[in-house]
Amino acid sequence: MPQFTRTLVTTALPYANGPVHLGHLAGVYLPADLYVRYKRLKGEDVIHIGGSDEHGVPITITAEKEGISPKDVVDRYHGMNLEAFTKCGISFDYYGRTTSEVHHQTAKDFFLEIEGKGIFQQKTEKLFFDRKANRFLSDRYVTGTCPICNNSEANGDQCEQCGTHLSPLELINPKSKFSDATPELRETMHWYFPLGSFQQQLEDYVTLHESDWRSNVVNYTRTWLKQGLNDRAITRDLNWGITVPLERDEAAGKVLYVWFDAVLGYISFTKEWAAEQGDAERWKSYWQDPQSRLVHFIGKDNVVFHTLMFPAILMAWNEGQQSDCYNLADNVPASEFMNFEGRKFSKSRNYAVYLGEFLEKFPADTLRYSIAMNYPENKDTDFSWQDFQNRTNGELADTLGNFIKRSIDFTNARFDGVVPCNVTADEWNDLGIDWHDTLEQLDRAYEGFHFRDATSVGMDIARAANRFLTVSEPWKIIKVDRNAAARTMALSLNLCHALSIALYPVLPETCNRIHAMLGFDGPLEDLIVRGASLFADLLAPKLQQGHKLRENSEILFTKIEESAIAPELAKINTLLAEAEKREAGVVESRMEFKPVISFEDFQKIDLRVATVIAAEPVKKASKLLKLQLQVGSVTKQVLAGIAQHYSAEEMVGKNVLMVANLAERTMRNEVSQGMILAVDGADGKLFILEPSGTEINGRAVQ
Ligand code: B3M
Ligand code: ZN
Repeated sequence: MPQFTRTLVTTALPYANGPVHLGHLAGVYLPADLYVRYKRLKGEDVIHIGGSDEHGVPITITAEKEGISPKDVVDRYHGMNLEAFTKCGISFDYYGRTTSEVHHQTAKDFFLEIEGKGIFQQKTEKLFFDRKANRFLSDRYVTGTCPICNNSEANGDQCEQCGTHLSPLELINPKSKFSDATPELRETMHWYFPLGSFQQQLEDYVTLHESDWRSNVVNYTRTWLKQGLNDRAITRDLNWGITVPLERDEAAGKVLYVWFDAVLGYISFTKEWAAEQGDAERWKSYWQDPQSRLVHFIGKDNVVFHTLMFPAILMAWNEGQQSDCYNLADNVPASEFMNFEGRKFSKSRNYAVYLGEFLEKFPADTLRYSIAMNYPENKDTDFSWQDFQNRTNGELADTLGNFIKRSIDFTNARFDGVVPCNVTADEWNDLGIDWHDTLEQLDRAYEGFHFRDATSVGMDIARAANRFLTVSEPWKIIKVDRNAAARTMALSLNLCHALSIALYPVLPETCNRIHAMLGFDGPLEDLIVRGASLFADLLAPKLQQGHKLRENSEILFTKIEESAIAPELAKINTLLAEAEKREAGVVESRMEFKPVISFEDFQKIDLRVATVIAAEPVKKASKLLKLQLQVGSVTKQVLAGIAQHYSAEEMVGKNVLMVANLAERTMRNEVSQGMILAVDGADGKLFILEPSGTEINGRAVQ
């Protein structure tokens, strides 16, 4: 394991087409902030780089929906998200924008370097083109009927109803989202990144890190590697984005694919940060010095972009380079999802609680704490109002807040607001807290990205401290033994100080308030010294006899009343009811009959009984089974969307009803020569229709 002297932390760049919600905070930004704050207190050299992803189709779609320009969209949401993050205490060293000049230049430099090495391929393909709107339609601009579940509103990249990933060419009756025109296929040329050429290098890279990456990260990545990596188009026909930096006709109207440019944003923003620091070259030490460690915080849906695509782009740059090579990520702590009141956050379904709105009602630290305790490290977790209220009232207010206030108030009232005596090392170690062990636990938790554990260690100190003060009863003891009460208070105040350090990454604002109440001038961050860990302060009592506290204390956490939660619960219920109504509407719409067809039309359908003689799953299509159907002496191959209801093994030998004269279609590079009939049952289960008889296709039916 190499020894690193500095760490560069990046967080996924949220699309600037909407406000960030609590799911984003839980998966990416809060964990990254806990990590960098921990490292800063440890005296390490660490920077946190983030920013807005301002290109790509998600932005242009929002602009078109709202009838404003893409620039207006990104200006609005970049500002809004940065403000919400700041209010939440997410301490970016730099929060950039991919529309910046530096970023455009960086992305162009990368394109040109890789193009210059002859690594890209140029390929001509047929894509949908809307003649009325005079533009090519990227995946999300085409809708049509899903070939798997018949949903008439499937998108070109995915059907929301059955979840299948699609390509626009697979849609039945494709339509443009711009006009009702049926799009036509037109040839267009694009630059492709040959990810497959980097397969071996990428496998070696993943193998090197396998033992310290999270299993979800390794699994997603390995699944892709196993399937074999394909060429990826890295340009698009779009009028919003970074233009392809070539003065050739074929480059006209083309922009870099948003994912190609977005990951490079991490580099551009580090450059902008360095310039802001007055040392324009400083970014290089974070990216190109092998002693620097690169860590990407992301959500699970962005894994392969960070474990395969971005590393491959950097490998392409590094190829043949003697110096100034880029480091690849040392770790990619991808989170699972945090749900809200038992449901997945969904921007498109309007089921979300937005960070900015939340912070208008409740303090950032209470949210940070609850989310840290619900951090979706290995599995999806749930955030509920009830849990938020319980943790705020029980753990933050009753345990932590109460202990701090009692310690400070009693010292102010009975010991003139000064630490009444020195605490010996023995007394400090007899508190029932093993400080060495606590420090080790904290370090293991933070360095291993176990943020729930890290937060619990801090709260356990608060519990022990609260118990100590309650059991010691200085308010009673003082009447008979002032010295004993003084020792209790000196210990308690030192515990207050220890808590202000141990819980700082999670509760930065609160810990600063404790720091101020303990009589320190200036923010806690002023104590940070490169190379010295503030956590070492926990090993011995820090506050000496005579140390003066601030005169007035404050209440750190206000309890959340039922009346504050009730309207939020009511709102959730409304959102849920709306979502249910919409889902019911989908079912309802399925009950609407299609237009009448003539008997002649019906007669055109050639329905046959067929026997499944072989069946197997289809790569990259979790819903599809590839069936070989015997109809008389003919064998036909059919791709059926039944894999989630029937296994390949149980299909073999079954008799099914099939439409035998359906036009051939190709899905996932496989031909489908018909369709088998199935019906929806209860609970979303699908049933294939199995005809019975004594002998079908030459086989006896049991
Ligand atoms: N904007 C996708 C997302 O927000 C994308 C992340 C870019 S990270 C370089 O989920
Ligand atoms: Zn579908």
